[in-house]
Amino acid sequence: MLIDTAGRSQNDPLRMTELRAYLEQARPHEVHLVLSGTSSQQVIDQILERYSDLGVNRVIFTKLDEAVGFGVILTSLQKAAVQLSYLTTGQDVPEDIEVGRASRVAELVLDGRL
Ligand SMILES: Nc1nc2c(ncn2[C@@H]2O[C@H](COP(=O)(O)OP(=O)(O)OP(=O)(O)O)[C@@H](O)[C@H]2O)c(=O)[nH]1
Ligand SMILES: [Mg+2]
Repeated sequence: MLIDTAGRSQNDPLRMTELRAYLEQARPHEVHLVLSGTSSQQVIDQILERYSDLGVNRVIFTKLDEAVGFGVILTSLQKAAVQLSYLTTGQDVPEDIEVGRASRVAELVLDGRL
């Protein structure tokens, strides 16, 4: 079963507390945090830090088609103890979602394009 929660700002402590309480009750097997591949490393670091006690164990990077580079994916995975689950590369469903493979991340970082 997939539960899609509403997006929550890492700067909104009340909503983060609500989400934490919700996840404690739902006790999901996996918690996938959706991050935009267009965000700066600084923003992503802050999101990962503030979401770290919510049991996040997977990340999805979206909007790679709008990103300028892909280094944030690699850096974020190195810094946080999370696994990459999916990548998205556009607005077409389901064509633009793919499993987040290490080889694909390596290609993206080295080539600098999709
Ligand atoms: N270009 C592009 N647009 C994307 C991608 N992924 C999502 N979007 C667009 O981003 C917008 C927001 O997507 P949603 O799926 O509503 O995002 P969400 O995280 O569920 O948002 P909330 O539930 O409001 O927190 C939509 O217009 C999507 O089409 C992507 O990989 N590339
Ligand atoms: Mg949504």
